Amino acid sequence: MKLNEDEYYLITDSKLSKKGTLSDVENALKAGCKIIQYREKNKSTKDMIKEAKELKKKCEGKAIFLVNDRIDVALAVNSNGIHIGQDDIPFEIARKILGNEKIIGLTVHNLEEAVKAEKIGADYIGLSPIFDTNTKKDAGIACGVEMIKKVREIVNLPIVAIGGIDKENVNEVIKMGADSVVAISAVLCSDDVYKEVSDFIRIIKENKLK
Ligand code: TZP
Ligand code: MG
Repeated sequence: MKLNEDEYYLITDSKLSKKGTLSDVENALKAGCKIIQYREKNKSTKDMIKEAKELKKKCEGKAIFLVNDRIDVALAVNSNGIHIGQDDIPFEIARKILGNEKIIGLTVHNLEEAVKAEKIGADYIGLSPIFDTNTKKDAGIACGVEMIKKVREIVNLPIVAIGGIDKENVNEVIKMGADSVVAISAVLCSDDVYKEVSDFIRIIKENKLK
């Protein structure tokens, strides 16, 4: 299973969520979201496995289900893959453990890291942060939308853009060449996750056509 392009990509965040992660995922799926990443920083491993198992079941036949950082949780629930950052489990080790059938997404911040991600066999890159964000304190300095264009010109992997994206700026993110978009606070801080995800999916489609 490989990452489909042209998508809104949902990342969960139990701290920002208003109605809980399960509700957020259900609403995103209902809106047509095809990729879900379980990103949980505040629960015990046992609770994470329980929750991830439930979410994976919800995603079956509807969306790709990835786990952030935690390869143990990914293995425990047989997720479709993981998403890792530059300081997480080294990519080569993750690939060895998960094998070639699983998706491994890698966060990159610049051109050099993006080129390397392709060389080592990442399935997609999470380019971040595009804009300033309060959601991840150590996200680093905003790389700007121009970076999407630069990466697009020389890297063939799907680009998932993340960091400070909202309904106002998502059009330029897509126009610069991003395949998928994550907008955590813009979606999860809303009272209506279904509507926000639906809106993002519609705006992404509209801007891809141009
Ligand atoms: N990784 C890079 S930036 C970020 C993560 C998880 C947070 C993005 O959150 P928001 O609310 O969409 O800026
Ligand atoms: Mg990480």
